[in-house]
Amino acid sequence: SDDYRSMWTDLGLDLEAHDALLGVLGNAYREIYLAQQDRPEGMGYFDFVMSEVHGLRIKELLDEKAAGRKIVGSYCVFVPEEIVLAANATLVGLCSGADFAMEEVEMLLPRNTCALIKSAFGFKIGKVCPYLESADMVVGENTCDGKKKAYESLGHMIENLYVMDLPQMKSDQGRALLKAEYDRFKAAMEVLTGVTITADALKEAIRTVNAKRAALHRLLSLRAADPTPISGLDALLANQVFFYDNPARFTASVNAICDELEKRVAQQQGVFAAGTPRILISGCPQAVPNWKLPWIIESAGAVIVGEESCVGERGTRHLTDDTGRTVDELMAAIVDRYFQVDCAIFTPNPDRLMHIKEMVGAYHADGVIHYGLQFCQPYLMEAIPVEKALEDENIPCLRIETDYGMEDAGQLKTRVEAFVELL
Ligand code: BJ8
Repeated sequence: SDDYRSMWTDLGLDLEAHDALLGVLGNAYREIYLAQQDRPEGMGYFDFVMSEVHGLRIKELLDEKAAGRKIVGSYCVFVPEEIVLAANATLVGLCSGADFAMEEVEMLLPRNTCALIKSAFGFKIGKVCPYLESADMVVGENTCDGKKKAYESLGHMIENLYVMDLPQMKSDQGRALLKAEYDRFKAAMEVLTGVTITADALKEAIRTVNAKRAALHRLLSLRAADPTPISGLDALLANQVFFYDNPARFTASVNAICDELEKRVAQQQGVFAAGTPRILISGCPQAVPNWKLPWIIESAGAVIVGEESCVGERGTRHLTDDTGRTVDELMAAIVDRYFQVDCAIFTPNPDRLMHIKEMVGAYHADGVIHYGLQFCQPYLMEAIPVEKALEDENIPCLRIETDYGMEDAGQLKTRVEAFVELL
């Protein structure tokens, strides 16, 4: 609409480039999502969210800003939404799931940088992300070397970039670093918003985020059924929308879908026939609109039953204890909760392998497809021992290394089909 166009212009977006991006996004959504058979009706909510992803949701954020609320953008699940909400601000995930302005990006970053990082730069340089342009503060984090160094360059393009340091080992010193960094972040949020974070506000924020996670847990656990009541593509979408929807509305909408899915499970109604080979995806995050690999897998006669990913269970599986009574106790609970996230930037990282095996069992997966983004050292390196450990337990594993381009789609499809045949 014209309203949206003037909103995008005011945000400083490049309208022509933005039209091109929305065109590609809309086509991909139609071809990949709307073309699916027997989708749960509740997915209509996510279809609406996606059709308004740069429209209504941005308008809501701008209305919040007009009312004095701050918007904080993040690229990693280590940025605690609880602290942001407790300071009366809103957290949005900044999606980095599509290539954009690659020629300009490659003047600033080496070619052998992962697609996720390049995409974050492309959306900024191309002026096509209204979330990024709405943010009053953008939080970067020292995770992999690629991101850590990229934020130095991104800092020249983004006005209020805050960088959070993160530990690399699950040691006492590592925990102390995370605690110090979360305390520093809390203080930075208080400065940004002018709000002093109280125990009551923290408690309420913890409950809001836990409710969002619990709704997702409910949805994910229903995928253990055979036939599974929801496709992997649709479940991934719920995991993706988790990062930028209004928290309370997201929770209510996911719970409504779960009511429907429970009926489906009771009636043994699924999106794929019972007995369809079941795949667990494990590895790098899949941000909107990176639907390439799940699309290939679910067009190859298999169904995805779980995501061991930050856009998935690695990001949401733990709840934060809300029983503390003081700010210090609640902050300690937040540190405890996030310190369990088993990102491959940690060394060693045995919990991740345990979680993969646990998920294989819980969702009755027949095999694991390890998804590694090209040039992502943490996950590509970890993939090799993970594959070996799984195969030692007779869990078939296929290691995929890819990017956001479609050039390798045919070759990937052949490999995935051959793998599915074996299951
Ligand atoms: S907690 S997974 S969201 S860092 S794909 S940029 S690792 S080279 S994204 Fe992540 Fe936080 Fe960890 Fe999760 Fe680097 Fe790899 Fe690129 Fe990556």
